[in-house]
Amino acid sequence: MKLVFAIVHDDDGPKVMEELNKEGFSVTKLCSTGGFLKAGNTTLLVGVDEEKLDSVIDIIKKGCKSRKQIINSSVTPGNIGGMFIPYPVEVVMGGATIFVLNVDRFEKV
Ligand code: 2BA
Repeated sequence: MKLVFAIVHDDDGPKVMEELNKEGFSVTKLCSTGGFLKAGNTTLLVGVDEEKLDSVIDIIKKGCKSRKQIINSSVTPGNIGGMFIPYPVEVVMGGATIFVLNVDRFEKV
């Protein structure tokens, strides 16, 4: 068995969960926060048999689009005396960041 951790945009989460459920996969949603943007995102946990792993990843891929986001950098340039001058930086987020872990044991009691 595998455990899929998928970090997705908040706007994509509900649709991806719906599609996973429709195909018979159980999913748990965690509210998470990206360390870089400090903005909310959604982490989905899906426990799945290895032979169905690709189906889960396909559903996540189809349901998540990448987005460009402009943020104000919070990095303080060292060469201006430590003053904070925000400047816009463009980052490309997602579609999804996916981790797949091996599950040693799975039980429902
Ligand atoms: P955040 O950490 O808020 O990152 C949002 C986006 O900012 C990232 O999109 C990436 O384009 C950019 N970014 C992140 N760290 C950066 C850095 N040190 N310098 C420059 N740009 C940076 P994604 O890569 O699509 O990641 C979306 C979210 O997925 C992340 O939100 C984070 O919550 C999670 N994530 C991504 N990679 C991860 C990893 N290796 N481990 C744990 N979580 C990860």
